[in-house]
Amino acid sequence: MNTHRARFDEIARKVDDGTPLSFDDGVFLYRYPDLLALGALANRVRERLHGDRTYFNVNFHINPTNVCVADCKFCSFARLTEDMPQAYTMSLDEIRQKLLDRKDQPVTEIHIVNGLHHNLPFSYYEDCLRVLKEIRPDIHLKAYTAVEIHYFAEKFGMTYAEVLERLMAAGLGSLPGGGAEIFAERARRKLCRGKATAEQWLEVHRTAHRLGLRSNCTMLYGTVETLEERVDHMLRLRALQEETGGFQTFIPLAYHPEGNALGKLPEPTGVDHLRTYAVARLLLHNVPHIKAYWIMVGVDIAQVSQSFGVDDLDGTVQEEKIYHMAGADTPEALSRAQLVRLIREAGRIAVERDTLYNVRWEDDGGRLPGIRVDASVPYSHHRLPVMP
Ligand code: V47
Repeated sequence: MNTHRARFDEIARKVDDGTPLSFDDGVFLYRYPDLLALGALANRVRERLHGDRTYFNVNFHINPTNVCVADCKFCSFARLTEDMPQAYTMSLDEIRQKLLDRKDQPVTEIHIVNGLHHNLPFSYYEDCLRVLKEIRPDIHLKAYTAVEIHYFAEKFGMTYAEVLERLMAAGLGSLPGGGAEIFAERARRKLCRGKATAEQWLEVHRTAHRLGLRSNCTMLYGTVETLEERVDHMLRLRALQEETGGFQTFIPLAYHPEGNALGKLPEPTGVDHLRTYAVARLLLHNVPHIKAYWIMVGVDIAQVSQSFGVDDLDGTVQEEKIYHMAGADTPEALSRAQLVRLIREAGRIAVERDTLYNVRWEDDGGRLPGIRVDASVPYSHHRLPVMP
């Protein structure tokens, strides 16, 4: 334990000096038994970067189609063909309607992700963006993962830059971080053989950053990967960030086991979530934000994670499908009031941001404009009522 402690203290000194941590440091931290010491170290970095602020936004999700040619073993959302049960593809009118239904809500972002559909034309993906921008030109469209961009490039005979430029002309604002899974070839072969490789995923983001887009990055954990492969994944993201500076947020994504071909692996535990957030905060010194996606880890862990390196809780979300089809029992939406309460009670200052982290509203402990922050609003209970 004493040699362990000495090694931990040595890493802590590196963190305080701003020296990037090594692969071995990352693996050591993942295995370090004192969870609270690890959390406190990550919290130091979090507070150095963001003080007491915890960010959230007001967003919702649209998944225009779940028809997908990829065969990702962990995925419960995709259906191989149109005629399979629960397969769907939305018309442009249906997509338009999703936004019209929310025209009185202060939504600033729509998160759009699809399956890899075998025969929709490229114009469908451009039109999905256009119809939304026609209704709300100011709304930010965070759309299409690097895996989709790679698929479009191959299918429609374009370079990554050509795909991205056409989508930008149609209203694309940034890329979400999905599809990264785990970069290690060994794990990728078992999880998602045949979809974009690690190098292709990274190259799409490199191209996006060169074109001036911001993007997020993710890591799927709790499947077949080793701790070493998680650390390797984070370091590959850090290396690209060193080159481009275009990543805004890293989002660890915890595996949900229902309704997919990978099946009943034990779900990652609360301690694993907190360790992963803390190690990510410490290894990814050059990525500004670490996000706890409450949809996946639940509101309780999301709340505690604010002391383990996390400074962002994503958003109101609404209509999430990817995790709920995989058995997530979290609510499908939180109101702004509920998010503010989660943050306040963790002793942090809630900051409503837009997608690019411009501040829209900062909690001064008073009333949220137009919305009551009511202590009787339940938040730590699964299946929350959706509030306005
Ligand atoms: O790439 C799919 C993961 C991702 C399962 O950029 C699963 O702001 C666990 O990327 N269990 C999509 N994970 C979600 C995503 C995301 C979410 C929130 C915010 C942002 C952002 C991005 O979900 C997929 C895959 O890694 N996933 N199925 C499952 N059964």
